[in-house]
Amino acid sequence: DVAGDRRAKAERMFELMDVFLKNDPISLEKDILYHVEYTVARSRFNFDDFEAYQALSHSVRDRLIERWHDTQQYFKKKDPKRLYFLSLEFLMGRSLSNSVINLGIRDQYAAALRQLGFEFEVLAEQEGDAALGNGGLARLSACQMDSLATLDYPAMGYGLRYQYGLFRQIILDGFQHEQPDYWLNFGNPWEIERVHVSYAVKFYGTVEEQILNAEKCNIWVPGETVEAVAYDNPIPGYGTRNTINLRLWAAKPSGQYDMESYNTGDYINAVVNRQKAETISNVLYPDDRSYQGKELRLKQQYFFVSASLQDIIRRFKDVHDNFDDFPGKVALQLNDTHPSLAIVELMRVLVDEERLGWDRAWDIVCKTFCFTTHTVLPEALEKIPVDLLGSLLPRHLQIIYDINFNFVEELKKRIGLDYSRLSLMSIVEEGAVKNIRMANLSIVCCHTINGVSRVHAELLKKRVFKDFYELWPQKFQYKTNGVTQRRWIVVSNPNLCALVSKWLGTEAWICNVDLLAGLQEFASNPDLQQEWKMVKTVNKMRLAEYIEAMSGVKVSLDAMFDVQIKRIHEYKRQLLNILGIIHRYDCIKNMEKSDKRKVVPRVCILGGKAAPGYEIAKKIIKLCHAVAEKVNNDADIGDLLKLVFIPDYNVSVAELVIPGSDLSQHISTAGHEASGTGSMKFLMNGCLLLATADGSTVEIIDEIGADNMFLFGAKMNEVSTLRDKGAALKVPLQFARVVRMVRDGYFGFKDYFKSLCDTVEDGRDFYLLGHDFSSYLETQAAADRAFVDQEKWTRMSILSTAGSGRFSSDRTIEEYAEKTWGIEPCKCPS
Ligand code: F58
Repeated sequence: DVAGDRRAKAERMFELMDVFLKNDPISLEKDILYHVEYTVARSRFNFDDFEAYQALSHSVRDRLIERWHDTQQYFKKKDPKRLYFLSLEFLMGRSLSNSVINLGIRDQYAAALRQLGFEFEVLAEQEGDAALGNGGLARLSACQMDSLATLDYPAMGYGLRYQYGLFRQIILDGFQHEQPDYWLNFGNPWEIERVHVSYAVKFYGTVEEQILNAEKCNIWVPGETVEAVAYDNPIPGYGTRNTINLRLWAAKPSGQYDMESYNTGDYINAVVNRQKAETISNVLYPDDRSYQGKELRLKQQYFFVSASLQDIIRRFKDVHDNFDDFPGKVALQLNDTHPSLAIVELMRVLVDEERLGWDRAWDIVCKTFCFTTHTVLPEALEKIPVDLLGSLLPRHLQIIYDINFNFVEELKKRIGLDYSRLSLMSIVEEGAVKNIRMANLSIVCCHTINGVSRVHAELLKKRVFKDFYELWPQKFQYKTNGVTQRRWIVVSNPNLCALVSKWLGTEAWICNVDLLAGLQEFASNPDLQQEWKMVKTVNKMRLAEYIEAMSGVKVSLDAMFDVQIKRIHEYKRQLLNILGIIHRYDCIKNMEKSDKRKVVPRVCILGGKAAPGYEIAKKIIKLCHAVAEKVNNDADIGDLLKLVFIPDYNVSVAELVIPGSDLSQHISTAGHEASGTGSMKFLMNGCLLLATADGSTVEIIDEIGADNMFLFGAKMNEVSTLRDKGAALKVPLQFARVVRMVRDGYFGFKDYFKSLCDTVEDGRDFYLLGHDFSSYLETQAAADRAFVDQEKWTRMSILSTAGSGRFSSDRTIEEYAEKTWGIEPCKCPS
């Protein structure tokens, strides 16, 4: 009989597979050699570090796949409500160390490698970064995937598999140059190509009116088809068998041939044209500042959205036949507005293809989507030109108009004929160029709109989306961002990890980071302080070696390592930092010899990429190099001050720099940083923060107390009044003096720096560098004084780590699960 047959087959397979792969060092050693020989195809008697890394990662990958199959199988069996996290950007960084740590087999692998004559740490350095994103938003997605897996949530991420990640930053003569990041050149063992999971995505064409079942309807007749192929990236949870999926789409030419061009004999051109399809997923847009209405970007967005929704709907239909059950089984999270065409696409599928009728479809869509915004800057809000959308996706434009018509009618009933308000809230922006406002679309269609910190939510309610808040206050929530302590302590700071576990007497904090608060009671304990300082020194040594290798500058370990690493932006005020450094330099230069002995030595470290078209940001990078050139080569200064710019800042550089820093700067003009997440990584690693009361810093103050950090600058509610003063705003003499030094060519490149100086003088100082300068310098001086008192400093450092519990992405994800997504853990049995 059939059932008996199947059972016998299954039993045989079970025997053949010997259940699971073994994780003892001997088995791992054999396994690595197997992959050297058969996967990497090198001789097992002769292979180098890179080949060993490849074999090692394939061995780890096998173990990931095993758990990942089981997890998917289990989710399928239980059929819980699932979360689908849609994001155009994921900054995953490296995978090897994170994977073996989450799988709990790092030590076994290290032992196996030692037997083979290799060192785990050395091989881990062979891996390149997966940099499929720009900055904070993209790294946040990566941290959240780690938490979703660790907390056993039935979740899946969707994104794009860019061939070129974020550009590599090359510095030549102090100027930034961009080079392509062709990261797949050496293969990517962390992904699994799914040639059979592919969907046709259509573009262009026309909309035709047809009569179907005596009903008039609009049908899209597309003009171009591209194939989306899935690449799956297993994301292992820590201390659980659960391993979730990050599915990234790559564009391939469609299998459907354009008979016309093949028949006309133009074979070569036909092939070349088909090949153009692949360009859709070729390259990540590197601008993290403003939205650019480019056709290719819009194509990327729709390509990604259409493929993901086809996949999600297929999975739903495998088990369910009534779309009214959809919101009970599917939560769709929009990571900013970039994937917001998903709203329109789901409407189109439900209305045009599933024929549910508008009202029923609308009800389902509104119950399914939620949206998180990551900005306060109006220029970052996406607007798609109507002409562009109409030509690429004609049917979608119609649907948006219909959604907007219904919305505006409802709005009129609520607020009357207040035309100025109606036009501000409309999804369609009228004007010389007509645009679709993607944020308005998202707010209208989503059941929940989340901000990324408490003050961000306040700004959304009071400023950015004020009118919408008044209309639908219940839709607005916030979830303060968090980062994963697995990557940011366990992977990147193993010494601190061991020390914390020793003093807490448990490793449980790795999954329950609130337990770090237990360190508070030991903050003044001399033994802990001693060991704490030791860990910091070792990390500083590692960083100092790296700095010397990258820039040739030798730095003293006794100096305070003062770090600012993040994307270069005027609002993040790297320029304030550099002007502060010039001031420090100027002071030391003019000092009596006897006073120099009192100076607290500093190593100022900056790193970050400027968007390729962002001229002012690029000038800030050049200024940093020009100042460094002068300061670092000045015999009067010596070890009292050094300035280094770390090139090509990325996730792995952060993993090295953060554990080795004493002080870190988060100094955006108040009211501009939606949250900021770098600060949380520094906090966890016991680095003190020098910061403005902006974004999530406000909540960090609540947790660790203002006494344990260095705060300065105009408050959020003062900024607009100060700005209004324009040229009448008082600026300290010291500020005028340092800007003058730059203007006068003290650091060379006089003409080049002119426009940069202009941005902060003569009433144009939009980000208030001049106004905040004195309080910045005072706070820096306070940091110097604290550093001299090493006992006090170390206590503040321990209290920083101890107070970082709230800033774990585990907490953020639990809040989302409960308050926004309505999902529950689904733990795969081990
Ligand atoms: C960042 N946004 C915020 N956007 O600036 C930061 O405050 C916050 O902590 C972080 O998100 C996480 O919530 C951000 O990184 C981008 O990179 C966009 C990429 C696409 C174009 C527009 C900016």
